[in-house]
Amino acid sequence: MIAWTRQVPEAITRCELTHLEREPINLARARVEHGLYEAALASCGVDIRHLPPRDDLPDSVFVEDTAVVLDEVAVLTRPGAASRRDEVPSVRDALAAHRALRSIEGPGTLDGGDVLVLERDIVVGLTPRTNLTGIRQLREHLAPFGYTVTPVPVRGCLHLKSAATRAGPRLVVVNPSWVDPAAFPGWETVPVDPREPFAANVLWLGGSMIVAESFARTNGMLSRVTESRLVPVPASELAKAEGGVTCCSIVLRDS
Ligand code: CIR
Repeated sequence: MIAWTRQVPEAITRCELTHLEREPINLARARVEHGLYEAALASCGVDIRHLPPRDDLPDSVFVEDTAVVLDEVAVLTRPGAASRRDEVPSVRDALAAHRALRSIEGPGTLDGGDVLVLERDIVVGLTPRTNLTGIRQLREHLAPFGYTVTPVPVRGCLHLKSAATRAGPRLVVVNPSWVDPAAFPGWETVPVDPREPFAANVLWLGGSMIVAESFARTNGMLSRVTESRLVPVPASELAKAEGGVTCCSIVLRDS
């Protein structure tokens, strides 16, 4: 597998914020944590590739939002926050060598953080970042490859994947206050510990799963129900920017 990442930009202190109050972000610490995240991915056998740094784009480390990459095709997004749209062209250049490309066009908006791929069924959060026009375009791009695309309401958090992510071959970890677990029919769901509302964002890679180390209770629960090896990483600086462990990479199967 390959993961594209981009270094934490100097402008991170001006990042978009929706649900959190602004807190000082320590750039040096955020970069150290990001390096540990890349090392964790590498320890899972993932080949890390770097996108060109964009120190001027405050949220450019959160590369997940700029593209939805499947085995057959990649869909470049049109992020819901206008401040993030200049992040996309460099991602297009990077992915062009790996996949056929499609794009979400205005007035559609779509953030990759709203797109949860569950085999051939794709569940997409309807949020202030992702509108129905964007979701319809995604469906049109992916239907030829046999994917279904289903919108789901999300409340109380930024993206669908703040509220639910894949955590095993047939398992989804969910914060039921933010998304209805019934949105994932045919999948087993495990709830986060209610004291750890942000713990539903995990990066499942098959044999391993990257998790934020601060969610000890949920991680303990996950380790009892999954066969994957949990790889905890420190992620508290970028959490202040409303980022989690899925946001900082675009993972694709090398083909
Ligand atoms: C934003 O509001 O766009 C960034 N501050 C955080 C994006 C996090 N991305 C993600 O969850 N996929």
